[in-house]
Amino acid sequence: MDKIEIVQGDITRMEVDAIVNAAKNSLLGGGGVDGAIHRAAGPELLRECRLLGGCDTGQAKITGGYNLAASHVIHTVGPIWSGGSNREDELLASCYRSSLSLALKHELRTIAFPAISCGVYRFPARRAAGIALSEIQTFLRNYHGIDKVYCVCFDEAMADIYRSWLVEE
Ligand code: AR6
Repeated sequence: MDKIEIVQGDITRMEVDAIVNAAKNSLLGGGGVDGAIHRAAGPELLRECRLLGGCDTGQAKITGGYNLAASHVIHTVGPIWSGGSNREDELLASCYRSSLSLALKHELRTIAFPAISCGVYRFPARRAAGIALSEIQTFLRNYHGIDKVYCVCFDEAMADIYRSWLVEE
């Protein structure tokens, strides 16, 4: 599906309507992609995040993008991997769906996702990539209004994992 593009790089550089942040429940910043997004956006982002009252796992909330090229940040909270029988798959799928629904509601047409839960939260990469792509494809099939979804992989190894799923389609 040519509305989905896998790219390797730093999500904070993406020129899109919204980048998605793999945040924690407090939405008050952290390491990994969350830290990178807050650094690049500047302190105003944290100020707005403080007003949101946190976010449940699998849900998403939206803020401005401040100093980012992206005009918005969609903050979602992925599940912490703990073996696979604690609704991790379902919650990860929900992150993608909730983020895309929020983008649609705000009429945002281009959106970039990181590999949610694949860092500190230790979700197995191949399994997470399969869930990500299948949720994005299903959403784009069911709803119109989003033109492009980028899956931004920080390294080439992760990009290869995503590409291997698309080849298998
Ligand atoms: N651009 C794109 N991808 C990135 C970037 C970047 N600049 N930096 C890291 N990644 P993680 P999680 C990749 O740990 O597992 C935070 O502390 C990274 O290689 O950022 O959902 C939050 O506050 C990995 O593939 O997020 C939470 O506490 C992916 O992004 C917790 O980490 C996700 O890794 C969330 O953990």
